[in-house]
Amino acid sequence: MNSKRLDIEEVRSNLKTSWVGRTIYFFQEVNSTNDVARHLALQDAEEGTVVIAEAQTCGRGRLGRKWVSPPGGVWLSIVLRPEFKPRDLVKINLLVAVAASKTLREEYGLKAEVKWPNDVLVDGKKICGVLTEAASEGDIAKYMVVGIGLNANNSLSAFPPDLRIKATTIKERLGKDVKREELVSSLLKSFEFCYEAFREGRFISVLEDWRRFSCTLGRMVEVSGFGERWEGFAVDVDDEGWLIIKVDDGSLRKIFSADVTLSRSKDA
Ligand code: BT5
Repeated sequence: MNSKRLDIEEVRSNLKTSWVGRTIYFFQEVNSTNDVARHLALQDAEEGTVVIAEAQTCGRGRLGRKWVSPPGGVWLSIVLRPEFKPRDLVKINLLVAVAASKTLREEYGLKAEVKWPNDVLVDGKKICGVLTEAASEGDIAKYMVVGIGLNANNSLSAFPPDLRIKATTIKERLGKDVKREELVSSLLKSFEFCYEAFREGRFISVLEDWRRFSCTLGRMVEVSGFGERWEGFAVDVDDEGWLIIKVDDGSLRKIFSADVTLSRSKDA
């Protein structure tokens, strides 16, 4: 059964941010909130503009993967106009994952963990994913769109069978629906807080939280990307958010983009 519809007026009146979500566009259904946000960004939408949809017909993950987005979840995108370099995308992914984890921990008591680079897991199952896309001119970004998909009251039965065992929702964890108006408001507040830390040159403080919430560090991981697949021990993240991995011969490799699968735990 589907949960109560999102009351966007209540989201607006609950909001405790100073600039994120000053303008919110709400749709019952769109292809992808990232596409709508990109379109708005090209039309000079102000920084902090938020696009939320009750459902997405073509929700996207990274590398063209599909993001299942039935009604009841939180599918939103935020327009940003940072003075940043494209390499800062890694930092943004990490800070959004931290922001979502904080909301899940502080508001719902869930032990949310971050999996490098862009996943939030609860009990080893994916509850939230982040898709950050930017358009740049040379080394300067013109705008950035941060897409957040957070499984809230959506039912797992709407997911394909393989995903049902890999994903979870707040509702499944708590055994009840949550008030999504409060969830969205607290997620945007948490995002604003972490993003301002980044903007003011305090990304290190976000990294401290990332390390605290991490389920990646101290584990054997399998890395795939750029046509390669290899294993190593996840040692740490550097100040740029790159993952540092110790490989068999004892040398360290750093990665800024890849898929990371958690292998057996600890003590490699
Ligand atoms: C992500 O990609 O995790 C990024 C997801 C971003 C979604 C938001 S929703 C608002 C905005 N608009 C969009 O169109 N997208 C953003 P990636 O790391 O590539 O993970 C994709 C994989 O996650 C899929 O291949 C599935 O295995 C899994 N997946 C798909 N839908 C899921 C869901 N609802 N919950 C958990 N896992 C899911």
